[in-house]
Amino acid sequence: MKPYAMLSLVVLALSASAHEFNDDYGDTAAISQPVTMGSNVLGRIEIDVDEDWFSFQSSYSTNKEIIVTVATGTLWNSTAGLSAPDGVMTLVGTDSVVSVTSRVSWIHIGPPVTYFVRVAGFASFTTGTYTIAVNELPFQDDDHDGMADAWEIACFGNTNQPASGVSGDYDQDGSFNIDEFRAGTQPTNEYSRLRVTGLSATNGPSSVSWAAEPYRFYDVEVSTNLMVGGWDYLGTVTNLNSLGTLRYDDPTVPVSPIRFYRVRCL
Ligand SMILES: [Ca+2]
Ligand SMILES: [Ca+2]
Ligand SMILES: [Ca+2]
Ligand SMILES: [Ca+2]
Repeated sequence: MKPYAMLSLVVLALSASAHEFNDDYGDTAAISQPVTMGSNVLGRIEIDVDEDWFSFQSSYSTNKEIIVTVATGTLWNSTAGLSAPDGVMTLVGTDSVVSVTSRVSWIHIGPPVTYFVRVAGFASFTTGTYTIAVNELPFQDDDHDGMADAWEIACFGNTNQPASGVSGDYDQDGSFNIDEFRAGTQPTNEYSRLRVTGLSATNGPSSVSWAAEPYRFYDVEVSTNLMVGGWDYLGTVTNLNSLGTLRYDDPTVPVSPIRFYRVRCL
C-alpha cells in the first residue's frame, strides 16, 4: 500500500469516532432534555442504539394527574420508559408498528419531583420520529371531597362515601378513606392500609420499615413521649415508581431509652 493511502484511512477513522451520529437528544438522564408541562416535543431515533432522555418537573400536588404520552411517527419498534429519582424504570410501552401511542398516567401526591422518560428503539435497525407529550391535569372530583371520583367509583361503586369523620372509614381498619386514597391502599380491604411492618433497634441505629405504594412520599416522625411533646420530623423517604418495603434508618443516638415512630404518607 502506498503511504498516502494509509494516511487517508487514519483520518477517516478519527473523524468517525469524533462524530458518532447526529443525535438530537441526550442519551442519559444526566443530559436529558427538559420538557415543559403541556408541551409536545418531536424527536428522532437516528441509529438503532440511540436513546433519547427527557425530564419534567411535577408541581406540588394533591389533586393532579400526570399524563405522559409517547407516540411513534415513523419509528418502528419503539420502547418508552418512565424513571424517577429512585432510579427504577417503569415500562410505559413497547410497540412493533408505527403510529402507536404509549400512555401512562398517575396521580402525583406530595412535593415536586423530577421525572425522566426514556425513548429508544426496541430492537435493531429501528430509526424514525416520535413525539413525547407531558401534561398535568386536575383529576375529576365533582363532589369536592379530595378523592378522585374515578378511584371512588372503582372502590365503592359510587362517590357517596365520606372522606373522613365518623363514617369515613369504610373498611374499619383505622385509616380514613382519604388517607387510603393518598397512601394508595385499598379502602375496602381492612388488611390494606399504611402501617409500620418492621422495627429494629439492636446494636446500632434503629430502623423503621413499611410497605410502600408507588408514587408516594412518606415522612418519618419520632416521639420520646406520647403523653407530652408531640412528634418530631426525621426525614422524607420516597418510592416513586416501584412497589416494595421502604426503610428509614434513624441516625440519632437515643438519649431516651424509648422512641416511638410513625410514618405519614404526604
Ligand atoms: Ca439520543
Ligand atoms: Ca370525589
Ligand atoms: Ca379504611
Ligand atoms: Ca383499607
